[in-house]
Amino acid sequence: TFLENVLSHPKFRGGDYTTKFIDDTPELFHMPRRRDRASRLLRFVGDIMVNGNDEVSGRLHPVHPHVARVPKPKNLAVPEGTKQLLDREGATAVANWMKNQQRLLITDTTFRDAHQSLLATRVRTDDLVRIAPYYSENLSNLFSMECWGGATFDVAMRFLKECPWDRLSQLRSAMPNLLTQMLLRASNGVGYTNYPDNVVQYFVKQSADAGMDLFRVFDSLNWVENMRVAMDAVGDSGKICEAAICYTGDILDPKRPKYDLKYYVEMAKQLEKAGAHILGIKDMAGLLKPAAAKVLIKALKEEVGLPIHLHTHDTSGISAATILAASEARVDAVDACIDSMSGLTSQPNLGSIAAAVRNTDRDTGLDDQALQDISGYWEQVRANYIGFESDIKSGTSDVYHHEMPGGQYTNLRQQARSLGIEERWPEVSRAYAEVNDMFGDVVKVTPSSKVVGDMALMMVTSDLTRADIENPDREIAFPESVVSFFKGDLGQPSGGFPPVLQKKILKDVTPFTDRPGALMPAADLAAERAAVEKKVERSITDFEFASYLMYPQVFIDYARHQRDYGNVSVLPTHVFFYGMEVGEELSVHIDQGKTLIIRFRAISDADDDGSCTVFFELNGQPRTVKVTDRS
Ligand code: 3PY
Ligand code: ZN
Repeated sequence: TFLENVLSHPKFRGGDYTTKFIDDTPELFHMPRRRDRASRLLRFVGDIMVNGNDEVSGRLHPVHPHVARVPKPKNLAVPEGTKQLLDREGATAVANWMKNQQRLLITDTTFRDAHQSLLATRVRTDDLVRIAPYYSENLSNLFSMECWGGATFDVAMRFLKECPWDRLSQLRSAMPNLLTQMLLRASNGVGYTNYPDNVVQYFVKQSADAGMDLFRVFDSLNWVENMRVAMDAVGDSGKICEAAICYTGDILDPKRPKYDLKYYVEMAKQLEKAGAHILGIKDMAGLLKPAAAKVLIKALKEEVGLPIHLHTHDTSGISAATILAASEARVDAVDACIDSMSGLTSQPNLGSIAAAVRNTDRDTGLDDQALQDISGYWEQVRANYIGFESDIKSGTSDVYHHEMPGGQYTNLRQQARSLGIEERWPEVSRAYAEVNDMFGDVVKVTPSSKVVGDMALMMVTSDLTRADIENPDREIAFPESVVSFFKGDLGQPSGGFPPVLQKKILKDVTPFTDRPGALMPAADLAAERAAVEKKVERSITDFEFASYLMYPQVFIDYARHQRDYGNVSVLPTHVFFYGMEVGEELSVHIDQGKTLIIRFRAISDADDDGSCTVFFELNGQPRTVKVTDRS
């Protein structure tokens, strides 16, 4: 109503209004037809029934889309876990505890990196929250659950139309004994660009408040200067700061002296001094070979006092060997993911790793049957996402040449496909390696990997060779991301930029060498908040404001979707993507204790005005929804 519009208006709430408020504020008279939550959800499902979900149009559909069956709960009391240790004794105590464990500690990455690397990050909250209590009950001795951050934040809002904060808060309560873990791109937050320092601080504070326990922080150029703001913010929040070194090159290859053992040990020492509780080794492309892992872990254990946590990808097909070598070298914790979501560009297989070290002094203590049960669940979940699978079928040693991160590999192939050059993939992969070399051998991980990828695609689509790019007489239109990178917008790579190429790319623009955040003015948070509240015509929570600060337009589009269709994350995945079968009945929990029973009956033919009527039953009562047929 009008009165509600007045009372909820940000200016009115902030006391920032005059007697002319009503005359000057036309949006007070916007009175959209209010729909209750059930009607908005029916409208969404109706629209899927008539028009399909654009997200899966042109993609493979599953043969039998259905809700994955959760293994039968044992209704055990939930045992205490690492979360209780953090809450009671703090981050340093967790780090000390890690170092005192004989067993190999395991982080399950299925909820984040596995689906980011295998299924284009598309796994929905509903599929995570259904199985989370089973983890909590049966795998209480996991070290942590990586379940947030990286690309999941953007994809949740942009493509899945769900709130990442809501996901975190639901997972937090579903797994009260397990540490939650996220991937934070330091000053790039969970985005692709440097944010002002106060935005990074605000984001970390909200994440900690929402239930994040362990922040894996990395910089895409391994520039420690650019990690401090995020690391300090994590430290201030009382949560665990895992500072990660991105691993590239090959420490055992004398032809790659830039990234030698000394380089990594030096960086590790800097991170320890900067206040890390845990040292992460983030092998985002899966380049760390078993023999190198042994040398690296041994040296780091000797030279730094922090527990060490290893993350790798199975793109080569032999990452489990790396994990086992690291385990022998007494790494403290490793990342793996549930069997049916493991391998290829994802993490190595959790069940197999647990089996490999069972009955040794590094036995993980994880329950084998529980691992099998959960893998069965994920196998069914994965089937609903068949349209997002990439078509790579085997491990590939080519990764040692191109060095693409697991999360980028399938994405870049998809981009190549949409540019019509998929059959030229070997050229793209060669160009990627060539660009890396031309750019001075850089660390490639989000967002620096995107810069290299953009350039490689451009070279292949425009048929340009390295000689063409470097030819001083040849004019080249460089991709925007490349220009920005050479200006210093992502920070400084080790060894600096190749000067001749930099000059060619930037022309008269002067690059800078300061930390980008040091040059950016602080964001005016009050003004930005007022601006977004005006755009979405309602007040927003602190969490939503943090979403806006990371992704302004994506948040606004998401908020509009939510206004029109409600919270669609409560729908099961097969319905969200593919709609319902005639006669199918669905029970949807829209709130604590409030459940809707929805049955789909029929769709009419389109009328003269092009709209169809979709017939449902809602809690036993007939309901219809009118939907415009957009086909
Ligand atoms: C991310 O930043 O999302 C990554 O997974 C990098 O490896
Ligand atoms: Zn990863």
